[in-house]
Amino acid sequence: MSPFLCFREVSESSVLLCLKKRFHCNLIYTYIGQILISVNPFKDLRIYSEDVATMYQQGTLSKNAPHIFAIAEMAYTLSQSSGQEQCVLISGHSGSGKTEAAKAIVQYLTTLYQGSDSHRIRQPCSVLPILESFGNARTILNDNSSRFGKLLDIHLRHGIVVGTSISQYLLEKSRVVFQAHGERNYHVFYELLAGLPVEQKEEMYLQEAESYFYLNQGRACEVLGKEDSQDFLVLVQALEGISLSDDQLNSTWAVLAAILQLGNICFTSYEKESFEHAAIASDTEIQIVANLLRVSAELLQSAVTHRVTVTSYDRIFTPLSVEGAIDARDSIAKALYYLLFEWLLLRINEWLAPWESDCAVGIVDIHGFEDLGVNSLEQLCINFANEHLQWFFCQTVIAQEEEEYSQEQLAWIPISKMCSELCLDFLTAKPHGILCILDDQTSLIQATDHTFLQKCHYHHGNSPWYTKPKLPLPEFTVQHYAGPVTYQVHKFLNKNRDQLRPEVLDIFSQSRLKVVSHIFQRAKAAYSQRRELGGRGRGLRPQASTLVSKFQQSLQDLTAKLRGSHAFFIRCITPNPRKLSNVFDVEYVNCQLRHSGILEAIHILKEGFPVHLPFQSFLARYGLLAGSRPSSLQQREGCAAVLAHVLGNPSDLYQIGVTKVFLKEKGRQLLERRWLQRQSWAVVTLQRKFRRLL
Ligand code: AOV
Ligand code: MG
Repeated sequence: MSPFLCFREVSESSVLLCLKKRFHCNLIYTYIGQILISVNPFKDLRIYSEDVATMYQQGTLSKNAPHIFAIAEMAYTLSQSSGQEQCVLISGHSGSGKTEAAKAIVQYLTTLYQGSDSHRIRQPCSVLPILESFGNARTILNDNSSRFGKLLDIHLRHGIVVGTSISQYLLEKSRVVFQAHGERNYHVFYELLAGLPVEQKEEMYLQEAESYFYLNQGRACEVLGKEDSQDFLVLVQALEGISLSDDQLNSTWAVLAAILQLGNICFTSYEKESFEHAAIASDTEIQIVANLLRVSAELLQSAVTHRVTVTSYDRIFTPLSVEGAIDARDSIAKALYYLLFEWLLLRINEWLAPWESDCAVGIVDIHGFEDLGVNSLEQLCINFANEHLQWFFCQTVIAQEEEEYSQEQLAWIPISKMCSELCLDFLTAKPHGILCILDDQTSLIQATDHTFLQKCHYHHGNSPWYTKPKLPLPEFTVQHYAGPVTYQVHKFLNKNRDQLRPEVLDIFSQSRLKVVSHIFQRAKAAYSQRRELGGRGRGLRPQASTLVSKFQQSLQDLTAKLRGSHAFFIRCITPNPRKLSNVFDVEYVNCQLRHSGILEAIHILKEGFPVHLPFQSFLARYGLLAGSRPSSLQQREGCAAVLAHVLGNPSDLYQIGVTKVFLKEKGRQLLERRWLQRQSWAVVTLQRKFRRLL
């Protein structure tokens, strides 16, 4: 039950057995090579105190028991000794403990490496409640699921934490307007309703969570063990902590209250010239939204029931169908929430900004691989991101290996292309990767979800990564590295368009609430900039800046950053699907281990020479196998003599580098067997000598 497993020792069953035994002894951390495996205990093990942290200070991986703090310490130490940026990449399925792991690293670094004037240093831990309230929600997999990916960069100067910067990836906007059964909207809405004083609630026309369509679709407004009203107090404190004024705080609540009102707007339909048109059933909610956000109620009403087309002479108002009106309403709600989230993040970053820094430790915590009851474009993006990071993981582990081979000047044949790379190609290759088809279709006015699906079937019907549905259903299945996932194409194009109509931007840019006009003016400026950059002359459409293309861009930026850093990997694992504290479901864990890519990496590394021994260590153990102990001055020749004697020359079981011997597993076993034989022979000789002496 060793806490340290070497790549060369492990197989699927040995890893499983080891993790299981350790888990039942409350030992949740294990290393495979330098990768830390963490099994979610679902109970408080009291292993994150300051005393424990101090134990890990200035330690190496092998000095103490495996722990996330040991990885944090290594990252810190390397950043100081090499000056190179360090990155800790945390991955695993939803609910496996990534966010908790990220928090532990932040806590470790900020506790142990804060300056003496710590009051001046703005602690990243203090803003985490804001990110959790606005970015986390209850899902069927995790009561506190992060619905956005994040990169936390902890900046250091002269070894002291001097600031933090936070980037976010792909906040799940659709949750603001839709939640599946058993799920909730973002925590902040429920916290606001549970925690805001009664008078203030009345001023904002707020009622109970159950009365809002945007909060109650999952029929689960409460989370067992979570005190929303208490969390509201923590949130307010954190927001005041980053210096939000009372005015800004009230505007934040007003935006949230307005979103809830928007969700309760209902539409009726009437027929005109044999077309169905939408009308607002009651204008109470529109009036409240307009009051809360200080915008024109008439313009708002028109924005949710009509589409405006601007020609060179005039503005043409085309009535929307009920479905179109619901989409228009929802897109306003999503934009309000997303822009508010972006603004808060901007404020957090301003507040945490380092004044100077000489290096940084990055922590990457993105959404885990997901396969839900209904998977949509969000899941495709999330799984695509996981595919991307998986590819980076395999590349890095293998690249580190290949780098060593090249430094040692071995004759090395590059490892075969990895499957996750091929699946990435299938998703992103031009012009017919799934995501490219989606972007193409999104830019065509006449395209629909159905035409998108037909194109996918046409180009990928025979691809090993793609499966058409057996019945004519609006879905397709992708064979991801972590298993097949079926996606429903409903609203794919609409979600990918991800653009607010200019007239909506105009309405809110003119709001008399400062925060609202500010966030929409920024969005408007970004929109105009895109138009300018993308428009290729008069009369042409601006280049589409779709959800998928923006997300791809941010993933590429992240990968570029990771490439420039030294990476540590943490693989989080859920021990059972029911979130129980003492149950280790072997099949369930095995599946995740396979998905984590570790077993695949081991397999690939085994194709190469997984055992690396410096000449000196090699000779210390096997030196005598050549017959006589070779002179220490010619270590390389000594090693060559031993290897030729035991394994033959030439042999494909080994290669000799500049400072190390590289062995295949079989070569190591043969050497080891010979060594054991020699040991027993030496013992027999010694016994004989001993007897003679007696
Ligand atoms: P995730 O980040 O991996 O899911 P979390 O970090 O939110 O998962 O963990 C889920 C829950 O598991 C937490 O709320 C804790 O109750 C418990 N937990 C996780 N790690 C530990 C630990 N080290 N010790 C004790 N309990 C733990 V997602 O964000 O859904 O992919 O998108
Ligand atoms: Mg999380």
